[in-house]
Amino acid sequence: MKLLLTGFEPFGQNSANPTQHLVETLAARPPSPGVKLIARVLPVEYVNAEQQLQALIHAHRPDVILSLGLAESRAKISLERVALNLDDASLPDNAGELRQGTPICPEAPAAYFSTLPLDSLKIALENAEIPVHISNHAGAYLCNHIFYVARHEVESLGIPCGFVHMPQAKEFAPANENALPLDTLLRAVEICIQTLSD
Ligand code: PCA
Repeated sequence: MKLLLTGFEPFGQNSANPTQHLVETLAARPPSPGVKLIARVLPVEYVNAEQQLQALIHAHRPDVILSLGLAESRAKISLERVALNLDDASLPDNAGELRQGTPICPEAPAAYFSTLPLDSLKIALENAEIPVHISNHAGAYLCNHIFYVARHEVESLGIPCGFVHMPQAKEFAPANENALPLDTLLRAVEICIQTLSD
């Protein structure tokens, strides 16, 4: 199984992004012999991230796409169900671009559903006693943007594709009450990859 795994660089008030760390760790220590990982940390920039992601999909034709991002106010792993065709954030991206009320792809559907097996992922994480829920809103910033762009790109290719928001890591933000240990976040991603490869 060829799996495209993406994370993000730090942004806004977050001086570290655990998803960058997770992607780099897994790239250096592939999760299981049956999985070929294509790992990439994306910039928190609408144009640049979108172009990199499209290029990766077309260069590698992965069997599955799992994108990760940080949601620092959440206390659980959020398996995102819906990607909205909308950029709408109060925070500019890391290139200084502010998007508010902007459709991502004007001619495309208003939303796409995740095509990852969310129920199976949820059960697998629950079995490992990792806090998890299915979320119906990935926001309208870079994470939703990348989720939507990837889903749109693979709609005709039939590649399963989805997005998971992670809480902050305790090690990076000790004062954040919602944060989880990096080890737990890493185990969560490993379990997701294992479940997707089964
Ligand atoms: N989280 C942000 C963008 C990058 C990231 O890791 C988001 O939730 O949109």
